[in-house]
Amino acid sequence: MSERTLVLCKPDAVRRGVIGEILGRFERRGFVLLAGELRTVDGDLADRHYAEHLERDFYPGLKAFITGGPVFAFVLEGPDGTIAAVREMMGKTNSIVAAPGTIRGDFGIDGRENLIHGSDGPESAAREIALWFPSLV
Ligand code: 3AN
Repeated sequence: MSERTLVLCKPDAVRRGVIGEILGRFERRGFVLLAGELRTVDGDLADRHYAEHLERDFYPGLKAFITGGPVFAFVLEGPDGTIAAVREMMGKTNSIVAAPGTIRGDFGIDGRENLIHGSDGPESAAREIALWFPSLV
């Protein structure tokens, strides 16, 4: 059995020039890169991607951030457990409390500008891959 997940290097990661280091961690671990693209997110894509956060008080700031510069979106594939393994490699949402050794724990200190997004389960992975890379579905 295999699993796929959607990952975004957010605008802070692109701006800081660490896409290669982030993608390299996943490649070294052994995940297979199925698709990848540098993309500027418009308001509509932001709202659809973050559908479950639309009503949250932090969403306006998150939307401004995610639409504020290009993101690098990619799809990884690996065995069952890939979605959770990628989340573990990302670290906790707030980079300042993310463990050293995780991407957020090694590259950042911010709660919003936290470098990376990864699908949080099989349903969101399927929804997000269809949204970002419909040709893979
Ligand atoms: P994760 O990215 O770890 O799955 P989510 O899905 O809960 O976390 O949050 C989505 C994004 O919203 C985060 N990556 C972060 O940029 C932003 N965010 C989440 N919680 C907060 C918060 N309390 N304050 C500011 N931004 C937040």
